Amino acid sequence: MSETPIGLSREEILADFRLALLSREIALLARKEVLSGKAKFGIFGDGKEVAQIAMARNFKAGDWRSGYYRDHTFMMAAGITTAEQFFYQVYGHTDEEANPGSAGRNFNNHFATKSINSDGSWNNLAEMKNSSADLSPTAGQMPRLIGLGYASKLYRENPELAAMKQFSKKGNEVAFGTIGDAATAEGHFFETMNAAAVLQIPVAMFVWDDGYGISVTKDKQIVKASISVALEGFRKEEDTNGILIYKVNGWDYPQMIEVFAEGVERCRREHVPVLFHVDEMVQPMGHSTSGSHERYKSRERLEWEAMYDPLLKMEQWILETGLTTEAELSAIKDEGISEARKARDTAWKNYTEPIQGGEGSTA
Ligand SMILES: Cc1ncc(C[n+]2csc(CCOP(=O)(O)OP(=O)(O)O)c2C)c(N)n1
Ligand SMILES: [Mg+2]
Repeated sequence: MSETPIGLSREEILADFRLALLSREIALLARKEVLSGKAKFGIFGDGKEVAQIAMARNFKAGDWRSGYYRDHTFMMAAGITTAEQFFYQVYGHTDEEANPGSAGRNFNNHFATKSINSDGSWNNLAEMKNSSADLSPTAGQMPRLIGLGYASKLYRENPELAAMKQFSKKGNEVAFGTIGDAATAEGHFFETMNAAAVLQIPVAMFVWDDGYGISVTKDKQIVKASISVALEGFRKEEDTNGILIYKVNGWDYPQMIEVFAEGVERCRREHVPVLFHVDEMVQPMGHSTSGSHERYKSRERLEWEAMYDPLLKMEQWILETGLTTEAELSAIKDEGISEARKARDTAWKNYTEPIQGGEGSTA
């Protein structure tokens, strides 16, 4: 029996908090790396940590992600990338082992897992957690979700595919998508959601709604300023096709744990697509290292973002539930800070040593 109100153990919840802190800390450090000239550009998932940890709790072996540049916490929670590898991306390290997503050929926070080994053989995709390669054009990740979700349907329904066990376990795999609020205004998003709704395929779509597409507010891009309201007509009813629609707040850990588990489970079992509109998200450092959100967000908005920071909200919730003490949380924070610094320092050393004439130098 679980010891907490949300079906997770105390240790699991504290591990989630620890990861959220580490993830934030590496993003804060990475911005400094860019602004001090050690890296060229940075775009991070700060403000999206808690939602992505709750999402990753439902991401199983065999599943696929097709997402965008805010997902580093998800990738860490899924065990696909590490804090050290996060920095190799920031530095643009061209070593394929150190930087397996793109070996420095994409900008940072672009991920991919390898489906094919160097000898040309297939990996066992049904036993690993998979990510298709991120694209820089916004919404470019969307159409691919149809192929990934449709594959599950074919593996479930076509007996001739049953023997290909390295790709699927009877079509039980879910294709997880992520996208920002502004990019949902694009045709790729609407066409994908429509096709998924018609085909009835297991696509779990997460919209990270932080209210902005760079400096443009969502009321200028999305009808009624809400993608879940806009898609009401897509909602599945009894005896119709369509999608399940859930709306949650990106700072509400217990709510997301419960809702994502329910929605993804139905998506996997029934092959019904699901939209999670994750609203009220924040960007503590703004859009990217190339701008300052203080220049276009009102003081009220910035104050609201500070109050609704998911790390702060999660900390408050943990203390309210009596799971731990302030002293223990403070120790977890200290650990996060030192682990982040260590990851940065190790990555910088390994990245620069060969260039500067150390071991394995090309100089
Ligand atoms: C097709 C295309 N148009 C424009 C851009 C430039 N661009 C990069 S991110 C972005 C805003 C995206 O906002 P949103 O979808 O809300 O995601 P967020 O960054 O807020 O998480 C824009 C316009 C791009 N990368 N691709
Ligand atoms: Mg946005």
